[in-house]
Amino acid sequence: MPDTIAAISTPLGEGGIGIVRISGKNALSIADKVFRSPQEKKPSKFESHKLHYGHIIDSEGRIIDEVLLSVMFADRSYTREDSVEINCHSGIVVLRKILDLVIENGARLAEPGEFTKRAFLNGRIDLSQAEAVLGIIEAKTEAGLRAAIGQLEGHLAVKIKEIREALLDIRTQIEAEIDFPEEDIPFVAPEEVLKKAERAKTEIEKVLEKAGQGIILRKGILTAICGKPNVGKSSLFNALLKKDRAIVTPVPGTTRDTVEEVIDLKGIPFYLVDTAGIRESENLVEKEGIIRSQNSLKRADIVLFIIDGSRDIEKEDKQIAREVKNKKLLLIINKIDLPQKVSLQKLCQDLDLEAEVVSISATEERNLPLLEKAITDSVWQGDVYSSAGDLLISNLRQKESLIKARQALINFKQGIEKEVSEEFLAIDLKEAIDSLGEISGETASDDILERIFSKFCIGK
Ligand SMILES: Nc1nc2c(ncn2[C@@H]2O[C@H](COP(=O)(O)OP(=O)(O)OP(=O)(O)O)[C@@H](O)[C@H]2O)c(=O)[nH]1
Ligand SMILES: [Mg+2]
Repeated sequence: MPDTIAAISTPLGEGGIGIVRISGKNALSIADKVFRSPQEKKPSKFESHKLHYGHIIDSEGRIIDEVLLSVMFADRSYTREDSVEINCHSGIVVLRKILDLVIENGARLAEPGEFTKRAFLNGRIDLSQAEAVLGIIEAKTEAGLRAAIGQLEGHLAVKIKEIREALLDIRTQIEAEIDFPEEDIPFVAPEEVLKKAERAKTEIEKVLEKAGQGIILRKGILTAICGKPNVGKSSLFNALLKKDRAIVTPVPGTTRDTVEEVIDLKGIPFYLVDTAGIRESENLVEKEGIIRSQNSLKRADIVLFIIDGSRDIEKEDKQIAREVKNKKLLLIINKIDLPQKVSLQKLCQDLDLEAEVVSISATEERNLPLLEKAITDSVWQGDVYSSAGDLLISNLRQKESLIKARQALINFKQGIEKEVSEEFLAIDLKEAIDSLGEISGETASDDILERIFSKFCIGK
């Protein structure tokens, strides 16, 4: 049986309530040692899932804090181990002191995500549900939250289980054929096996169809705002953010470091990056800023390329146009409140680019809704919130596992058509089953688990 872990589960800082959480075989006996109730009743004798008033007491009998304590017995706890939660006052010193006391009495400090990892290892949730917990914590929009809740509720888990079990069925039949070739076991007709495998493949494809959207909601869209100096990048950044986050001045070369903030457009999280204006510069600080701009451009999912409509197209605009040519792009003409020098018709031709063009004034907030719509339309058709409930996949790893499973089923089908031996068919089938198992966790390697749970915070 694994050891007992403990952690502070609330953010460290001053607040109304802080929680120290304990899970494992000694959770109750540790609570018995550190908690004193007015009735002298021990936590191990408490009713599960009820709050109890009392004090945390150190080894010399001194009161550390006045608390509410709950015990959750293994059969219904988050981790499926005996668990204790101490609701104390939230202050750094008091929380640390209670945690230290719990550790002195036999627990060890939990690793990131270890409570959720135990819930997974003890079979309460599958791996996709464990990942959904992080999705909920990190959700940046309501639609993102909705998709994560669906995954925690087990929408993906159930679907994967269904498909996997159908494939396991076929494998049992084929293995019987391999093990007892002489016996008169009625081997399912190849057509029937094919039909089952085809059905599984179709189910996988249905989930894959919306994989891109699921990943967008979870990961967001990295959106870089770029252009030569002084075109109004920071002004647009602030306008979209609806706050004065970045410095705006009439001096070209104002922004040096990249600034990133997340905004919610129609339910999609967009990570907006304001960048330094790109031009030739001898200034060391500005040069470093420009290198960062170019790195942001490379990483960006979408680029908002801004042109100052009140100035002629210059060589800097053309240079940037070459750099962003292969990116998903929106071309923005800013400062339309001023007399215009740029011709809307000739703009794409002058820059040798193909892109949708939106004209705005960042400072007068003209056409911003139009721009927001163009941004969201470029990544998503239809209503985001209502489709969020149907999205099953939330990350690239899940998508890749599904693609592997689909490919294995394609190979399986070709194998049957070519009448290869059952042994080879069984290998393809195993590949499909194992790939699905990487999503649910049955066949996920320790490496994968380590990578997933290390993203969690301590105490979750
Ligand atoms: N008239 C007008 N002025 C604008 C508009 N957008 C920005 N400006 C002005 O243009 C100047 C530069 O704006 P910034 O937002 O700092 O431009 P930037 O592209 O971030 O500039 P750098 O950080 O130097 O690359 C400021 O004086 C803004 O007030 C606009 O739509 N209309
Ligand atoms: Mg700027």
